[in-house]
Amino acid sequence: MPLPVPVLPEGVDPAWLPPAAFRAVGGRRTLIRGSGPLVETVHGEVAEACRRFGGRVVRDASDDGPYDLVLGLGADGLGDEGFTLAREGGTTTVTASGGRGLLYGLFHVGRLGEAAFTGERSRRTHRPALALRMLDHWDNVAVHPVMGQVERGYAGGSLFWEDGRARGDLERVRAYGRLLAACGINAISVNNVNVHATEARLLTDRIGDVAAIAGALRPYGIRTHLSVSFAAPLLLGGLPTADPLDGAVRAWWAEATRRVYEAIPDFGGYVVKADSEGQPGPFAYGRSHADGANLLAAALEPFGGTVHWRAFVYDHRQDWRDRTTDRARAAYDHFVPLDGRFAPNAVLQVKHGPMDFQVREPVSPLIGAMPRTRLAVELQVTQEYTGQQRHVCWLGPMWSDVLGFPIEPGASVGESARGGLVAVSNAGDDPFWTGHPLAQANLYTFGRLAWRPDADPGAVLDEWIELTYGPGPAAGLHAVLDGSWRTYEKYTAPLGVGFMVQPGHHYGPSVDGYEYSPWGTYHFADRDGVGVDRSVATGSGYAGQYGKPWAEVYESADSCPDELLLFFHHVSYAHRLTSGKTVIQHIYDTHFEGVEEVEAARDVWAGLVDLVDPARHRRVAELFEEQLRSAREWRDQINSYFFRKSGVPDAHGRRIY
Ligand code: BDP
Repeated sequence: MPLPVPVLPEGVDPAWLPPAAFRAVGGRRTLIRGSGPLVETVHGEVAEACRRFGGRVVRDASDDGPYDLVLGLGADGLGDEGFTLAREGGTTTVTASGGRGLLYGLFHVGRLGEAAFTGERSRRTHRPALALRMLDHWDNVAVHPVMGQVERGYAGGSLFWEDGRARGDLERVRAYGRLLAACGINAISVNNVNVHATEARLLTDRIGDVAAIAGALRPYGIRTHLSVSFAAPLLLGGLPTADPLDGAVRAWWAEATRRVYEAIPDFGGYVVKADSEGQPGPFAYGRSHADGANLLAAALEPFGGTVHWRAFVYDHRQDWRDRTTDRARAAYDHFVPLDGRFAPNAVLQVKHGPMDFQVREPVSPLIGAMPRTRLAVELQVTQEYTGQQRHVCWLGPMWSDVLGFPIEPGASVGESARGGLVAVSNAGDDPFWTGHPLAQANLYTFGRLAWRPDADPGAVLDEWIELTYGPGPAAGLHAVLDGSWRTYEKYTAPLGVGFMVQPGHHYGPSVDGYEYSPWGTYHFADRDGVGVDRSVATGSGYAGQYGKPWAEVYESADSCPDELLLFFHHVSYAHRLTSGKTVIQHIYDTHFEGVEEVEAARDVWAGLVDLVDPARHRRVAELFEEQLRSAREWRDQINSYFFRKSGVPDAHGRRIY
């Protein structure tokens, strides 16, 4: 039975799958070959295209057509997710070995549109570079008093949870799964890594709720994962300990996991934030994080599941007066000694930078330093530190730089991420999915880069624009989005120093907001200079965690790239960047420029009024006013702060308060 395409609730933006997404597939004669649940999904998609645009679809026909499109299972050796595409003698053929591959092939045809049905195409194989392309949802089942329903969420409530339970109507979840499959995502963790009491129970008596969500996502090839509390045996099992080497604890996890698989046979596995920002972990029992991860890996192993163990472990109760502790060092210091000790189905999930998703960070040195461990790299699609989906900030170029960075000899970050690419999602129950309609571009780009980390992000952006908005406003949209990350960087914390945000919610400037706090995020500005000395010679030694050539490149202020200078070095305001400017003049110039660039982008957007549908246009126009207000606030506070500290006037005599 073909599976009906999910119906979007009234007023919900269709994003990159507008009703016309499969216009080119409609109006054709299509043959579908093969069987299995995802083939029914493919059939449903084609049937819907035919309903809208004409044409017809046949299943497993014995006649030879002619057909315009043949989508069939049959090829060997493509894995579950690969497919081939060819066009010969007027027939476009997609062949896959597995249902997911067939679905991805159909979405590929949808992206190509008419071009998939013209001329000839020699057979080409497409397959994802990374097997796991996953979103972590920081969704709370119940509304948290401080964090709300979605921690660091800027797109309304949760897509999955409402009033402390799974939503009764999961049609929107199905539609979400469809959108995600169309950009290549194949796994979701459905609850916050900070596991509160209600959420902990998802593992046991609330597993039925998780199974319902998994059921809605499965037809689009998405496996469901769960964040669990390391203290679950205590919290839920009534055991006196959660010690990973305790026999009763091991038995408890084995049994709990068996029940999970009873409810969700294709369950993906667990995500764990342990000994981090107050979450429980193995340190309480004097055990290592390998002991902790392997405990859960052993429970999951009989069922083919994976544990994603997060490497975001650091001291969040640091004494700011102690200059010898450096938060940037923490993940490497904790985990490198454990290389080779993790079970094969344990994946160490590492944030792309050593701190915490700032607008500019170096690549985490941990990524190249654990050759005997499966690593997944974690990105943040939700714009916690990058404008909270009130600012336009398309992160494609940043992620592309990260993924292409040659962290090991002969291997980029994308190649070292053998455990996959994971991102914190930015979607919620907002009618535009992502609050800011243009933040959809981040979600789409993440999926496409996870499929192909070396893809050209600009081409991915254009693909998203074309699918979502059509050709009319494409040039304007490209202009608004393309440089928006660098613009955001210009008017916020300078030269890689990071933070300078309002504590707690992290929106808007507060230069000294974290300066005398226990979180380990300092800039050390004084009257003479600014920046964190992370050199080996005189600083925290963090630069020495890199292999060659990066340890040397970052060690000296002369060879350190400008954009990371204040991440690695404390320099005087008169220090000259390779651009030839002094640090202080760079700060002034970029902050003025950043605001001007936002003004220009706002004007470009205003000019698209007749080319973009009114609801989207209005929402973005309103948000541009807030972005501009906020960018001016950043400019004025940062410039004034550094002018008052340094006493150095702006070379161009512009107004600094
Ligand atoms: C930080 C967020 C916090 C998360 C934490 C994490 O501020 O809400 O819990 O990351 O990744 O960026 O665990």
